[in-house]
Amino acid sequence: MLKGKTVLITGATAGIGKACAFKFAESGCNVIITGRRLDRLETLEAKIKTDYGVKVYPVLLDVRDRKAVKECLEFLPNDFSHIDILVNNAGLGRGLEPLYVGDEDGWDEMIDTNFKGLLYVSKAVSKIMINQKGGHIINIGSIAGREVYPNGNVYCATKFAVSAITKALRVELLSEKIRVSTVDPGMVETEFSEVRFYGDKEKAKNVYKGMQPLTPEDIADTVLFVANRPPHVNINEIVIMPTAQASTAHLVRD
Ligand code: NDP
Ligand code: 8X3
Repeated sequence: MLKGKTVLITGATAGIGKACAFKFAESGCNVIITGRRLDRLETLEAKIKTDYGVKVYPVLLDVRDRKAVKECLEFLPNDFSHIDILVNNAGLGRGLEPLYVGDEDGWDEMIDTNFKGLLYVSKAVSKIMINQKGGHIINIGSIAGREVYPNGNVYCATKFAVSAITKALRVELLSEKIRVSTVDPGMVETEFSEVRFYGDKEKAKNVYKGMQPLTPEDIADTVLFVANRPPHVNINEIVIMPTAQASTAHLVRD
């Protein structure tokens, strides 16, 4: 059912987005891959083309750049101008500390990427999907958008915002036959923690110490499941956690 569809993935240069790019390509989808790191986009493009023989359109795109998002989506090459599925994945955490000592630059980065970037991309892609009379928007939320945890403050707030926008889009796009879903993971081992701790690899590794986190492929499988339902089915939301995690506050380590 997915074969031949076009999928736009934001933040495809690492982690969950990259795994989604591979899985959709493996299913015969053509993919628009975006991110800020050109070398990674080029490597990914070459690998996907060689391994799966689908069409790939790499776009160097910072989702915080409102003008660039608009232009990129207004001037898509013909082969990619019909977008069947959008995976709003680009996102990051910055810092893990109480609000009263939080770094304002980190807050801006999270709000501008996780929330405002998702808004810009969703607006532009919604217009395309309305014109083509259908499509599917899949947001990567988080359990952090369902429950706050100590020191998660602004990151959690951005993911609560993603949850609100997912619900808003679902009602606003109902009459346009556009499906809107969210996949909300718990702990997934990616570059997320390294980015959150500004490159501190040791600190990042400790996050997953003594427990088995989810892999980016686990999330990509889930996203594909959501995308691959029959047209009359919309999965509103999926929460997925490692077996070793029951909530943001409940985790068992060996
Ligand atoms: P990674 O750090 O591995 O990947 C993040 C991706 O987002 C990269 O491809 C990065 O690309 C991209 N990105 C970051 N900022 C921007 C930007 N301004 N413009 C465009 N792309 C950007 O982390 P994950 O794969 O873990 O994160 C993906 C999503 O999953 C995020 O939304 C995150 O909040 C969410 N999530 C992660 C969980 C986890 O435990 N890892 C759990 C729940 C949700 P580049 O740097 O090249 O721009
Ligand atoms: C990112 C993972 O554990 O901070 O959403 O909620 S976590």
